[in-house]
Amino acid sequence: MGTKTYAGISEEYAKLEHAKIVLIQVPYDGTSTWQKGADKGPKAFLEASENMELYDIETGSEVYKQGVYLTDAVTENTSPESMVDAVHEVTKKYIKKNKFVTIFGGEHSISIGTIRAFNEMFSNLTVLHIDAHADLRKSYDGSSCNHACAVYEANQNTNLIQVGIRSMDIKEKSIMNLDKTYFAHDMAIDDSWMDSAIDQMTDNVFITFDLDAFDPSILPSTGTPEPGGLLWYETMDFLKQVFTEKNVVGFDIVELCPNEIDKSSDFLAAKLYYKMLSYKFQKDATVDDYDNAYNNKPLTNNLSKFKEEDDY
Ligand SMILES: [Mn+2]
Repeated sequence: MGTKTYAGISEEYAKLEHAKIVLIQVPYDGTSTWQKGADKGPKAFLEASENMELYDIETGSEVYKQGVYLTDAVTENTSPESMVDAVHEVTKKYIKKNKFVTIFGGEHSISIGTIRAFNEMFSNLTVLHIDAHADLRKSYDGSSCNHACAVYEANQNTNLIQVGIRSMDIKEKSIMNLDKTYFAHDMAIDDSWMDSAIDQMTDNVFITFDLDAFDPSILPSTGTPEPGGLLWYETMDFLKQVFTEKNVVGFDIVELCPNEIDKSSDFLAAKLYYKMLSYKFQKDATVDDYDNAYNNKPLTNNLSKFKEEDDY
């Protein structure tokens, strides 16, 4: 990636030693079953990010000034299992440096690695899974590291809450925790799902966001678009509440499958990422105290079970 920075921000905000935020790119598309192209997701997302305004009107902030370090892409792809191991390792490495770690995929199997890392590093983890698909299969196409299995392990080992679901196999229903699953057809007619889902969360929350959770009318560029999805403002409303009320410890965004002609999905993904950062750091920084915040404030993402001295 050379000297490229996230969103084209200047070097002073892009250096690892000053950045509170780390962005890991995983351009992986080894197991998708229908439309290929999620491997091109990070590049399209970064291009769109460069063309986005970096002042967030709603929060009145410029969150990039917290510092965003863009890692080299994780390119291990000899097998789904080795990719998951590589993602797990690099995610954990940056959590140990007390960074707010974010990951952009790639298809959803990368989340097996990200969730595993966060679950090892944070106690009583809730995984908030926002997706059109249940992704609860134990294995698929001969691998437990397939995109259709993205949250099987999270369902066993974490407090998994699923939101936006509108496509699954009947066999997944026996594994699914129906009390903590919010189906799209119910969400469409009753917005009490937001409070209910938040009430079920522990304090430490990791968000895995499959972009196909959105309605294809606003995000068509994804591997498996499903009608009847989330719209923009209800999604922002929900995320804002989660970030305000809980300690969101990190997140991933997956399944952007860019289209040559229509860039609107790339732009939505870029904006979603930036909104999530803006909500996360909203209370740390208003425009007025940026200069102080940048140099002196301690990291807020400091609740990991494991601490390591920074050694740059
Ligand atoms: Mn999905």
